[in-house]
Amino acid sequence: PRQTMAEGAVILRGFARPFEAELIPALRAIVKQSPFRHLITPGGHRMSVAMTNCGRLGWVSDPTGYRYDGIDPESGAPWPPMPPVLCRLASDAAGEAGFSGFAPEACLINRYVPGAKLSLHQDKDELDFGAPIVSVSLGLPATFLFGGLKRSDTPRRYRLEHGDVVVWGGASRLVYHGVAPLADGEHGVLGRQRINLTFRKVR
Ligand code: MD3
Ligand code: FE
Repeated sequence: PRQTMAEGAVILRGFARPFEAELIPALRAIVKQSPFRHLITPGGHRMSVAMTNCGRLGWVSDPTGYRYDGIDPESGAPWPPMPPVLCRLASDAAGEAGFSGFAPEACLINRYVPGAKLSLHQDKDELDFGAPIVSVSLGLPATFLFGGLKRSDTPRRYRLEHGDVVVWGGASRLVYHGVAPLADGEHGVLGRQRINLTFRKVR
């Protein structure tokens, strides 16, 4: 079941399901080493989404700006390495969408609890816009907002559920996007939360 959102943006419904049994314990181990935290934006706002990372580079925000960094600023140590199952999932999904040989350097892990949201934004802290971004949704369903190249373009809404994977490349790489406030609910495996993994090549 493959659905095209826009040129270069493909939803692979349920693609992560076969990886789930290995994926969830791997995530628990990452979060033990580098726990979820609420970052502060350069504008001084505390994000409602909690974040952590694994892989050689992690995305961080603080009052000085956004950047990718090899060190977790909370622990002072490198981010946990990317478990092979995560790397395989991301590269298999990218291949399915036509991007073979995707080797992610960074995996940002976002946690949404009911009410948490991600305002409309563009992802442009990466230097390599030729590489796709792979995102994996787990836990409670979310409404993903998919806009255009201008912030003022009215976004379309897509429901993303547990196990859905989206591959973003080419023309859709710089579109404005976000996540509507998470509706309350209970997920059989993950409870009252949504976890989103975003795999990227940074440099
Ligand atoms: C479209 N995360 O971490 S994943 C982000 O569900 C982010 O947590 C959302 O936006 C989440 O930056 C959405 C889907 C996604 C990720 C990156 C994109 C969509 C994208 C980059 C360009 C266009
Ligand atoms: Fe984003």
